[in-house]
Amino acid sequence: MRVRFLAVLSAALFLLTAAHPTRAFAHGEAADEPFLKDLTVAFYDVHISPSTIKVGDPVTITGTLKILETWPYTLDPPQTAYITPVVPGPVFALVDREVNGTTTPGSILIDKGGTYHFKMVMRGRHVGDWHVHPGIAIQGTGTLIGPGEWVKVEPAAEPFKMDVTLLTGQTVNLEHYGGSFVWWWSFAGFIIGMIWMVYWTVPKRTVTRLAVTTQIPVNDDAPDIGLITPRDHMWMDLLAGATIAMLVIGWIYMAVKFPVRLPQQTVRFSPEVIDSTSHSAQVMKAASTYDDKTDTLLINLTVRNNGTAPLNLKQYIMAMATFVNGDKAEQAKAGPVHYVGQMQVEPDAAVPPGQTAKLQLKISSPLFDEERLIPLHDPQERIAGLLRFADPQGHEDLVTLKTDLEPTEFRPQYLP
Ligand SMILES: [Cu+2]
Repeated sequence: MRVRFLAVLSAALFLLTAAHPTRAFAHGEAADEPFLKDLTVAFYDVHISPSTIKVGDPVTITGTLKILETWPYTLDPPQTAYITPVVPGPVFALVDREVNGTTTPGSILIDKGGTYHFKMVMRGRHVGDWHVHPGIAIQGTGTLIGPGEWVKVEPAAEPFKMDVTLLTGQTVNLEHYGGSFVWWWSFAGFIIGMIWMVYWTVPKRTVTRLAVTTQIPVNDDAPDIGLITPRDHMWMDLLAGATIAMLVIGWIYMAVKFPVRLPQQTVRFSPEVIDSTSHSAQVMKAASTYDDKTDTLLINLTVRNNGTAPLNLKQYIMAMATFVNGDKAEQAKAGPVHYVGQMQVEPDAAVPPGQTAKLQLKISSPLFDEERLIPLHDPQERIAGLLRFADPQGHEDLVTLKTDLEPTEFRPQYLP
């Protein structure tokens, strides 16, 4: 009875959720554990524009990411990485990428504490509404993504084309270049494989009588039960011969048709650091609490200004989110609107040079929950991000903040 009730209940729940298809918004980033987002990389100043294009037109993604010094010891140290647009499939074609001002065709070598300014240009290939993020794929860790924006790709008069000029001076359209040859050649290989598979599984008893065939040693044809006959050998020799012939024909064809070749290039380097590594602002002490009921993060900071100009706290950047101590215009400048929130700083005054000040940051945002940024039931209740200070001349100082987080849900007033 109970089982049936549960079955009916789960079926009803399934229908309920299936009948309300909402547009998939995120890229599964909410599924990543909070520590994987907070302690690893912070994205800021991300801009993705324009948000409406025609097929073939460019979209530019710019922004900055920092590999935080708080990189968790439970992950492999960050070493090889790849800054990339994160989009649903090959709906855009990447045509240019720069990291710290240098053209970056492939992976780069990164360091903890490194800041990387990126610019990527991609062209729309497929018509649709696509959610576009910048991301960084880190070997051993996976792809960590920044804030995203919807980009609408509308049909154009001409189909997508991607002309590139080769070193020989010849121009080819990468969208179709060699496409039908690759398709038919792979299909020929597939057919050989299919014949082999069907030959041994459909008319033969090799697979259907596994109980018998597994008893026979590996190199035994078992002629007494007629398992593998000389005729089978003949057909298999023919298939092997056809495979070798395909390889030989392929090599000859390549050598004749493409006499000028260059091995695929691997361009891997450490982008030059272009940011100052000395800081004026220094976090002396930090503690934080999170109230799950109101989605409110409170951070109590003791900050020292070791510089010569007064410093104002402008932003707190956490994973793909930016919280701004400022008006709507400043929020709009901070990045894709969905990933930007408001921060209150108390007292909202500059920290004078040579002085130490106590600040309280208060951030209430649905992003904490939506993007799963806060560790609520984790073995390490800890968050990290970037505090962005600015002096009156506009010089900025971004310092990493790491704080233990106390969840308030266990306080007596919240307990049942
Ligand atoms: Cu997305």
